[in-house]
Amino acid sequence: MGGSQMEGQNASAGFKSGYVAIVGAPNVGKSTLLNRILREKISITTPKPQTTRNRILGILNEPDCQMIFVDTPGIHSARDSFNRILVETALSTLREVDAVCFLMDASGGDRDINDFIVENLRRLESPIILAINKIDTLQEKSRLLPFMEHCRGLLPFHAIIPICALSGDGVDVLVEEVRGLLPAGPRYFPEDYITDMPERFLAGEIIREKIFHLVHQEVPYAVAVVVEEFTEEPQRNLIRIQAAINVERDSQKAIIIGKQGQMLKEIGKQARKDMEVLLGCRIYLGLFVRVQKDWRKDRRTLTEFGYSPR
Ligand SMILES: Nc1nc2c(ncn2[C@@H]2O[C@H](COP(=O)(O)OP(=O)(O)OP(=O)(O)O)[C@@H](O)[C@H]2O)c(=O)[nH]1
Ligand SMILES: [Mg+2]
Repeated sequence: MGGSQMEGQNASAGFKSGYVAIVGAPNVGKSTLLNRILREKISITTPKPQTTRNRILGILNEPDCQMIFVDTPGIHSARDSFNRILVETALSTLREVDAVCFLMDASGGDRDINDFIVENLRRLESPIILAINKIDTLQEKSRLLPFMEHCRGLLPFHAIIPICALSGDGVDVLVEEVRGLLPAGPRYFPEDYITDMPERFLAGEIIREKIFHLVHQEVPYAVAVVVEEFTEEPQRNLIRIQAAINVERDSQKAIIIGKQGQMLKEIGKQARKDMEVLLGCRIYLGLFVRVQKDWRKDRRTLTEFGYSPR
């Protein structure tokens, strides 16, 4: 990644392009913002922190520019090696982009985490836009201006923009600011691409999202979904998907399956519905649960499941 290092095609006079990292603490609404900008759901969102685990590109194609937004895992004080990989995925993205969109919760969020992120941003040369998200949740609107004033003192931000990623308020303004920061450059991806992630990855993420929504407490954090079969049958307008839901323990397997298989059935039902919308065809979805003991502690399994900083 990185504008100057990549050789794209069709560089024409006046065309602009660039990579823009979306970073921030967990749960501030980074993935919601990415989906809102693209008007397409490519990154999963849940009410729980540490949902996103990979770097996910969202490509906004316009006649005169290509903006490549990079959704990242939430930055936090990681306590274990798995979470350190997630944080490193986000921090390493910062060094490879043309601009940064730093998201903060309008309520201020976790001060230590934001201080840590600011320290990492301070070393960058690329311009940084601060987006203050979830302004709809502010009880007293009068607190927004003093908060923006406080943020102004943190870093020399290119702009500070209050937004509501959920409703889209302010998001157009944010995109316009980003557009103004793009350097001259080529179209890195074909015009009909909206993400670099393969469909089988997106299918796995949809399953993971349903588990986050349906299964409570810590279990979703112990889940890694691997799509083991993804077969297109265009003449039948069908995609056949087989996915393994990996968990760390037998007790988690029992929770995912549920009484008489009800939970697994519901996960499958909801995931299939979303997949049909995203992929625009009928889906045959087969799910099974597998115990992969302590996979989060095992480097090899982490890489196998697609979790590594690079
Ligand atoms: N009220 C309100 N909720 C929002 C807004 N933006 C996002 N949310 C909610 O905040 C929660 C977290 O959103 P995500 O987009 O998953 O957050 P994230 O920053 O990607 O989280 P991680 O991937 O875990 O780092 C979800 O329940 C969203 O619906 C907003 O503008 N207003
Ligand atoms: Mg996310």
